[in-house]
Amino acid sequence: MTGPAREKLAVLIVGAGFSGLAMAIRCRQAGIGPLQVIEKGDGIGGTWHDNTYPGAACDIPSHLYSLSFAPKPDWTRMYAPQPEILAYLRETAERYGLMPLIRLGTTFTGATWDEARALWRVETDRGPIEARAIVSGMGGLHHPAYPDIPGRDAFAGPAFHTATWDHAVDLAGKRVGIIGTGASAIQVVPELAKVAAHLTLFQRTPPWIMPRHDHAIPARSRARYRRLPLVRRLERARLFWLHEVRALLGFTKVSKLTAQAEGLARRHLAKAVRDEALRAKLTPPYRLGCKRVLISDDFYPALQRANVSLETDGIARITATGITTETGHSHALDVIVYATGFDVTASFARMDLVGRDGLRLTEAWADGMGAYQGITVAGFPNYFMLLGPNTGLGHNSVVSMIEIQVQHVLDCLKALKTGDRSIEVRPEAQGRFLDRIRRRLADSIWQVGGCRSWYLDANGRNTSLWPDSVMAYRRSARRARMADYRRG
Ligand code: N01
Repeated sequence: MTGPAREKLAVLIVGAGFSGLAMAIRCRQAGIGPLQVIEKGDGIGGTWHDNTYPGAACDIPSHLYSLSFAPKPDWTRMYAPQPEILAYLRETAERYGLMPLIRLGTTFTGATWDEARALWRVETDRGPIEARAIVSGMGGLHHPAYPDIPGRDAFAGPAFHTATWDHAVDLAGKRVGIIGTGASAIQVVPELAKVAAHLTLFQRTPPWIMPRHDHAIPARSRARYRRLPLVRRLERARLFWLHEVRALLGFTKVSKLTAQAEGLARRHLAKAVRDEALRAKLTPPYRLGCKRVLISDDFYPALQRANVSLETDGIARITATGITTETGHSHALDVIVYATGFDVTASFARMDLVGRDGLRLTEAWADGMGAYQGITVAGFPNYFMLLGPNTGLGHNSVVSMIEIQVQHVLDCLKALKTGDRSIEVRPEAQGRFLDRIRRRLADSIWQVGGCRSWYLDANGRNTSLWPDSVMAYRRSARRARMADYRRG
C-alpha cells in the first residue's frame, strides 16, 4: 500500500456521513491530525447518499437537522428533501476543506489494538492503515434488512430495498408490491402511487402517523436568515425546544399525554380516511411512541387512490410472479420494493474489532450492545463511536446527539494529543452508566408499549435509543469526565 495508508494517523474516522464529517471538522479546528476519513460508499453523505428512493426527505425540520456550526440559512423547505440534505453535506465538506482527507470506496473490515505500540491496526478492503485512535461514524442504519420470507430469491422481476434503490427500473405502468410501513415506506408510497399501474402495500403493523405540515420556506424568510444569523439561531432554538418537549410529553414513557397524542393521530387518520374498514386496518394496536412516530400528510390519501391497495394478511411466500398471502391470495407483481428497514445489531457487530488482550467486541457484547455514554467500551482503548448504542432518538434531531458526542470525543483526543498514549473507559464507569440506562428503560414506552420494533435487540432490550431528553444527554456526555477514563 502506498501513500497515506503507510502513514500513522492520529485519528481514523470511519464513515463520511453527518457524524464522520462533523468529527473531521472539529478535529481540524482543534489541530488534531494527521487525520483521514474512510467511506465505503462512492460519495460522501452516509445515509443521505444511500437513501435515494423517491420521496426521501427528513422528518425533522431542516434548520434543526443540520450542524449548528455549519448553518444553512436558505433551506428551501421545512423538511428538506434528500438531494438538498446531500448537497448541504457536500458543500459543508468542501467549505471545511475535508475532501482531500476522505478516501471513498474504502470499507472498514476490522481493527486490532496493538498494545505495545498503542495504536490500532486497521484492515480495509483497500489495505491496512495504522491509527492512534478510531472514531466510528458508521451509525446503525446502513445494513439493509431483508425479511426472511420463503421464496425471496424466486421472484423473477426486479426487487430492491429502499436503501439501495435501483433507478434503472422504470416503475411507470408497473404492478409494484412494497413490503413495510415504516418511515421509509410512508415517504415512498405516495410517490410510487403516482406512477405505478397498481401499488400493493403489504402492512404487518400500522404506524402512528401525525400531520406533517411541510411547506416551502418563503424567499423573504430565507433572505432574513441569511442577513440576520440571530433570527436563524432563534428559529433553530424554537424547533429544538418544540421537539425536546416531546421527550417529556410521553415520547419516552406511557402517560396521560400519550393518550392525548394518540387522540391527535386518530383524528388525523379519521379526517383523511372515511372508510371505516380501511381506518380499522390503519389503527395501530399499540401505544404511540412504541415505534417511531411518523409524520405524513400524503400517505393516507395515497392509500385511497384507485390504483393502490393495502394488504394486511401476512405474507406466506414470494413466488416467481408475485406475493402470496397466508390466506392464499396471490398478488401478481412486476417489481417488489423492500421498505423493511435496517439490521442495527449487524451494523455494529459485523466489524471485527479486537481490543486489549484479544477481547473481541462481539464477545464484549455477547449479552447485548452497550457503551459508556454510547461512545466508549471498556477493553477498547482509543476507540470511539458516534451514534453508538443507546444514542438514537425518537423525538428530536440526532444531529444534536452527534454534536454532543463529537465534543466528548474531542476531549479524549485532546488528551491523546497532549501526551497520553491511550484512553479507555473504566469498566465500573461503563457499568454505572449502563445500569442507569437500563433502569430508565425498564418502564419506557418501547418496553411496555405493546409493540416490537428495531429498537429492541434479540433479547428484547432497547440498545438503540437514548431514553431521555437531548438536554439530559448533553449533561451526561458533553464533557468527557477524565475520572471515568484510564489514561496510559
Ligand atoms: O424501517 P423500519 P425504515 N413482513 O424498521 C416491515 C430512519 N429513517 O427504513 O412494524 C412484513 O422502521 C416492518 O413491519 P413491523 C428512522 O430512524 C428516517 O422505514 O415490524 N413486513 C416495518 O413496517 C427509522 O426508524 C427517515 O411489523 C415486514 C418495516 O418493514 C429508520 O430509519 C426516513 C417484514 C420496516 O420499518 C428505519 O425506517 C426513513 C416482514 N417479514 C427512515 N419485516 C427520516 O425522515 C419487516 N417488515 C429522518
